[in-house]
Amino acid sequence: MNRRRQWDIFCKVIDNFGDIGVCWRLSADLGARGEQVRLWVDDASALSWMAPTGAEGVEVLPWNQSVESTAVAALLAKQPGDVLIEAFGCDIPPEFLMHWVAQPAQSQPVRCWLNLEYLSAESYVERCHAMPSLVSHEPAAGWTKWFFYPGFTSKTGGLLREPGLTQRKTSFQLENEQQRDTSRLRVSLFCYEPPALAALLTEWSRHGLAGQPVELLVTAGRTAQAVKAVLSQWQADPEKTEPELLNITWLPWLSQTEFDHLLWRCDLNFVRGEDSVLRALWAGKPFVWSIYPQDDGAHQPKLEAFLQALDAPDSLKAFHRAWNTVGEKLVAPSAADLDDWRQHAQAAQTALLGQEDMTSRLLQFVAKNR
Ligand code: TRH
Repeated sequence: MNRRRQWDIFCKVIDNFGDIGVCWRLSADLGARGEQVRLWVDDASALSWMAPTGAEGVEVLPWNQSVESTAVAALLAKQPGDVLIEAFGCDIPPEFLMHWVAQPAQSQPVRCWLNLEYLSAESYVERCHAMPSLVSHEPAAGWTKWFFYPGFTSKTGGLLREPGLTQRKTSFQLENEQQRDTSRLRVSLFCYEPPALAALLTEWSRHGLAGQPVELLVTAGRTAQAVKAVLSQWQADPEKTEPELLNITWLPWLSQTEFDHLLWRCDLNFVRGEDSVLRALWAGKPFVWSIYPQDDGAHQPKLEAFLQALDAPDSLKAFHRAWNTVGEKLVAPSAADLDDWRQHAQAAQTALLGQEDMTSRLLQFVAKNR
């Protein structure tokens, strides 16, 4: 394949997996569309399970001392960079910038530097998307850095969605439908330490979900630890549970592709952070979002804006508030609520599928702005 532009994407892993998760997804999507990507990341360890087979057109490079050495000059001389992405304000090392801006102009039909921001449905996103910022300090003084905000409307950078996703999901579901055990509701769990986790597990272990037993698929890491902490409390008080109503399976770390399959197989998905919530949306199944908690409480208006933008039914809004807020009482969904959530998830998915995806918007943006 004759690859088009060379992208350099910088990613710093702060905590959890959202930064690398989004950067990987974007890199793989660009690679599949014929672009060439160098993904510079300070901690690539999660990619060993998230993306064990790599992706066409994507090279993962360590963001360490080597980024600051002359090796970068040699790399850029061999394959000059056209688009530079600073993911989530991660501050590209000045040594890299120095070489990047110094590349010969004639080798760059399009050269564009963007800061990719976190996803939000808040109103500032439309205002701030595609804003230029003139860089005043060396080594890139005089350059323009553009702010690119993913979002839920046509006036934003859109939502990551690789081509062919819906078709892949439909064939997967058709193939797996027959093996389905319909006597239980299958629920996936990917979360932090939600305040209402113990209450929810207790509720399911006593009454099931919407009158049916629950098969709970618990993802690895922090989620499994949170569930185990609840179960260890139960051991001290074994009267509380009816094991036949709540059956738990502990999952290993899954690749992003397998994680999608999990969401496609379940009747209800609990997700967290900004990448998995999108995948839950594209799954078209009812979902509950653990928003990434911020010390200053900024996650609360962000959650409200999200529920508003998706026009969530009242019972789903209330459930989200209880799932994300200490002290809010959790009301378990009835069968009718779950039906509403199902219809809502499908309608939200259909509405958003009608919009152009983020990578397409990004490609148009870099072709226009330099
Ligand atoms: O891991 P997260 O909580 O990431 C968070 C948030 O994005 C948050 O907003 C950000 O500020 C913080 O990181 C630094 O949740 P998120 O965003 O859903 O990312 C998880 C990724 O892990 C996603 O790409 C799905 C992937 N994943 C797998 O591939 N396999 C698995 O088994 C699991 C559990 C997750």
